[in-house]
Amino acid sequence: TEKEIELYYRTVLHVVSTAGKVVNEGFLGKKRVETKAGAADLVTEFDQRVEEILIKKLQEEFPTHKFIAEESAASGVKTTFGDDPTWIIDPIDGTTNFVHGFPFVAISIALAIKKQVVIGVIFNPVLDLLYSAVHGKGAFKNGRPIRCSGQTELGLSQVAGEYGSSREPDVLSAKCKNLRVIIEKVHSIRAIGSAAMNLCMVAEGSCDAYFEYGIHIWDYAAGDLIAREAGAYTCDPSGGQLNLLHRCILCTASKELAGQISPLLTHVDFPDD
Ligand code: LIP
Repeated sequence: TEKEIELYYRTVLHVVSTAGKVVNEGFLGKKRVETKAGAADLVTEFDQRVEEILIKKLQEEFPTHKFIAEESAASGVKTTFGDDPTWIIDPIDGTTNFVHGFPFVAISIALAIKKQVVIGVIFNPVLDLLYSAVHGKGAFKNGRPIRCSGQTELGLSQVAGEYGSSREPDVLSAKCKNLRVIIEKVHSIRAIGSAAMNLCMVAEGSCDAYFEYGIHIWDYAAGDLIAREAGAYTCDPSGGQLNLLHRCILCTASKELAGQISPLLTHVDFPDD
């Protein structure tokens, strides 16, 4: 019910603000950096600590709810996305930025009920930016409503795209080719290193589009809702319906723009989450 969603929303806002303090502590201090799937896929003790805090606090409040979270998945917990209320958590989206002191890092949390995301919260505690949305209620940045640019012309667009952490030659070639083919047609390309922050950039109108292959459900579940609530359009980069388990997204300030970008892309397949 609406009352329950309000309670979930208030609770998660409180929980991210607490966890944000731990992110900030780690951002400024020394941290232990380890690798996961490859030499450029990084994790720190702060990713794990922040995730533990988030899950613990949400579990205390909502003991029947389920969780999908990046570091739990990395340690072998299988991703099961069912109908139960499920919190989808990336404790630090932009871990490479976090390691290098580049301030685009964010806690990303979505709540899905019956597989539909109803709450999205993205908090960058370093820059003190809180993006949030509840389904049907609009998107907000630090409490103020935001709207996407509405841009319909690719030639007038600023587009965000990423290289990601895979160093697999075929994957890298396709990603470089995609950015190469887009740059030719647009004002500029930006790569700020966080899927969640990229989606917020489209939501607030500072980028007109964002696409990426190889990301995970916790990277884009919250940002997808925030962007849509800000008037943006999201889909599978191949043009079909967005699938949160499908490891990719195209998010644009208008449906027209998606129609111009999608045919230009070389599609890269990753195994579903
Ligand atoms: C990151 C994504 C980013 C992508 C990186 C990485 P993480 O998430 O947000 O868009 O390019 O490879 O997946 O691992 O920092 O949570």
